[in-house]
Amino acid sequence: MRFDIITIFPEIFSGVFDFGIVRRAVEAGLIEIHAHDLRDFTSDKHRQVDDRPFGGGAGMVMKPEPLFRAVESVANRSPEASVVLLSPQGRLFSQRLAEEYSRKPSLILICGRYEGVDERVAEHLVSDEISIGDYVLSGGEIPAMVVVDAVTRLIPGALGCGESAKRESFSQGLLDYPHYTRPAEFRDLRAPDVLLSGNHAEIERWRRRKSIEKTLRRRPDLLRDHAISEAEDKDIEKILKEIE
Ligand code: 9D3
Repeated sequence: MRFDIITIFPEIFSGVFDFGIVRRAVEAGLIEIHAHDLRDFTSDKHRQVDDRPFGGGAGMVMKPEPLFRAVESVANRSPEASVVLLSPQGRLFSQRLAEEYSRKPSLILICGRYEGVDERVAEHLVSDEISIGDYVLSGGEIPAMVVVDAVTRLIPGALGCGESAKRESFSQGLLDYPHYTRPAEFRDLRAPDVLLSGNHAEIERWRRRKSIEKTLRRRPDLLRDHAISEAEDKDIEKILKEIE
């Protein structure tokens, strides 16, 4: 899979992909990441990528020509690529979308800056407009890193045995259960006895219950979309009574 990132700050990406799972995926030839300087696709002396908004108002808008030229140039290599604009106006990025992207041969990621891009880019150049959440960032570069990271770990072969994607898909839709490691007692704080018992059926039940409990408390919105068995349904009723 190939990622092409279009940005006015290509240097921001040097180093960030040099660690962990993403680095291994690059080294294994599973992915390629290329950051392109938007200014290389300008044709004026000042290499201008932004201009004042029609209709007036504060801030600057990213000009359409450099973005069209950059995408057209990059897409020459990857005609089947999806073109993704990172913008606060986008649909919310999700694990489901990451899975969809992981099945594509190529993604072109456009990082917005300033007040945003000329709407003709959003309407006619881009196949998908994506936000990573409801908070204000300074541009689309960090969101592009988020997309590359989330998508890369879903590419077959990107995760080692210790990081199995199976476990992740298993618990999908629920928050993770609490983890403990040695020592069993740390400054008077004990790890739960059940985890030291060696009773694997009981450990599974405990983890499932803790997952549901944590999800109920912190992210009840996730449970509404989660397929729940009859036994779990009973558990949930019980946990709900206990926590209120
Ligand atoms: C005053 C209106 N603001 C829009 C909500 C202006 C504005 C804020 C931040 C315009 C651009 C930006 C830069 N942010 C992004 O480009 C961005 C972003 C984000 O800020 N939050 C979450 N996801 C994303 S993806 C791209």
